Amino acid sequence: MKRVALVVCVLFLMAGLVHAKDYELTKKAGPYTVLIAIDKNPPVTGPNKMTVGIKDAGGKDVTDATLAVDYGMPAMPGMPAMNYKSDTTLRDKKYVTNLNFSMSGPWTVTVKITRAGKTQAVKLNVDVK
Ligand SMILES: [Cu+2]
Repeated sequence: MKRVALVVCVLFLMAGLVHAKDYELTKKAGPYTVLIAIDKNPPVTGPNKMTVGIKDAGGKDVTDATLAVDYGMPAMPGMPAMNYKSDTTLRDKKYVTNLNFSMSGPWTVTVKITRAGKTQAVKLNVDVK
């Protein structure tokens, strides 16, 4: 019995770790449900891989959109506002990009989704460590 309890305990622990691994967020943008994941939680100074999955109103993967990612930090004492752009690559029905945060602190990330001539934007606030 003790061994079973231990195994269950370890399984829960592993599930917890897997769950806590990625920074994940789901947002609505027009007719789309956008699932954003960053491979580091919290995101860190330096490169972070971001994955964006888009589903249409019917729950189907959207793979024919063009994504533009803007990210930046507002001006702060001794530092002008910083703004960066990043392109995405479609991989496995998801849009993948790299966010290179140059310093820790509050960043905003905007994902612009253009499809059939219309653009929807999703904005998130990220606290970079
Ligand atoms: Cu700054």
